[in-house]
Amino acid sequence: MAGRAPKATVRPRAGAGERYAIVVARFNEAISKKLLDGALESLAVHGVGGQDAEVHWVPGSFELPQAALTLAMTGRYHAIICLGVVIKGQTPHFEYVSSAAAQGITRAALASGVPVSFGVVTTLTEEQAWERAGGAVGNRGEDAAAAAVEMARWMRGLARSKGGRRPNGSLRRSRARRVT
Ligand code: INI
Repeated sequence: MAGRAPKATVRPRAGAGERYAIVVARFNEAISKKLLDGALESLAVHGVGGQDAEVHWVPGSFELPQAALTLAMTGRYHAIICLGVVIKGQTPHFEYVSSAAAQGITRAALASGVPVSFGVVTTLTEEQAWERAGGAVGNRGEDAAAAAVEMARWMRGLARSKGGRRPNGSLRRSRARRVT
């Protein structure tokens, strides 16, 4: 379908030992809840049960980056999933909130080294937001959860095969020969 991202290629498998945090913006709460439903369903499909997915609510999408970075820096999670709904109004507020969320979420991932996925729906109308929260255009919460799982497993695989850093930033012992 035009405009849809291809489905992630991760194979469903047990998510034993994996922990995820989901941060959800309460603004436009009825729609955010649908994104959350989609994210939890997607985690379950990938073998991650509800007990391994911790949900944290914040006031709005502007607050997502700070919460995501704070959670990522605890070292308790293999990935963070950010969910929010930003709908364009009559003022430039939409641009500030949506770009702060997008840039902040990117920075949270890069600063922490923990995958942080972007499940923020940014639309011109409320109808478009519903379409992307389990309606005709899919569910961005589901997509964001699948992306988080894929990134978490890719990073875990890389760390296992090459040594490297744990999610909390501490170094793993590497089997690779030290380059002098
Ligand atoms: N937050 C959203 O998540 N979506 C919106 O559409 C929105 N609008 O339109 O204002 C919104 N604003 C609140 C913002 O995220 C902060 O919570 C607020 O500015 C306090 O910091």
